Amino acid sequence: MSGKGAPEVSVTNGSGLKVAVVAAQWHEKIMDGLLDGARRALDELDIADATVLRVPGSFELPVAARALAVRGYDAVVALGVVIRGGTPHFDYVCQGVTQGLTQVSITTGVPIGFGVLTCDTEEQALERAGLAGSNEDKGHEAVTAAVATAATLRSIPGA
Ligand code: DLZ
Repeated sequence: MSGKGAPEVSVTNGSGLKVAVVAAQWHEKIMDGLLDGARRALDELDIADATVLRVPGSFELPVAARALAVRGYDAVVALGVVIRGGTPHFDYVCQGVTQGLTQVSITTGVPIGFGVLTCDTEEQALERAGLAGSNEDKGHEAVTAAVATAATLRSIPGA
């Protein structure tokens, strides 16, 4: 998937939203970049009420995201890095985390920012990690999208 065509998302009414970030631990340097980008976005959006939770791997992200979503968070952001190896394991982990997070979002009504990198190589992940020299900043992007969506949901009349 190309990053071309990404919108400039502006969040004007995110104040007072409670946001949780759940982050896996595989591929430490890339995860650190994603987490730094996420924290930067939370600061820029003036999200004072933010929690960061760690789980071992990306496969554990959906269950943790659900636990946060049912505890009153307005938005949850999932961060992980999955890099293809030599077996079909990659496909199962990617499918599990993607379908799991989608299901959590739809069943709870809480927006989940999808900051899970699913890459063929470590170089591709580094390009997207928000580190010095990266072209993209997916942690920042995932927080911005989740908070923008939560603000939009809050603005629905009668919500
Ligand atoms: C087992 C595994 C492998 C091979 N690769 C990754 C990866 O690239 N990124 C990631 O976040 N997690 C990986 N895991 C761990 C699984 O997500 C999960 O934590 C374990 O299968 C235990 O449930």
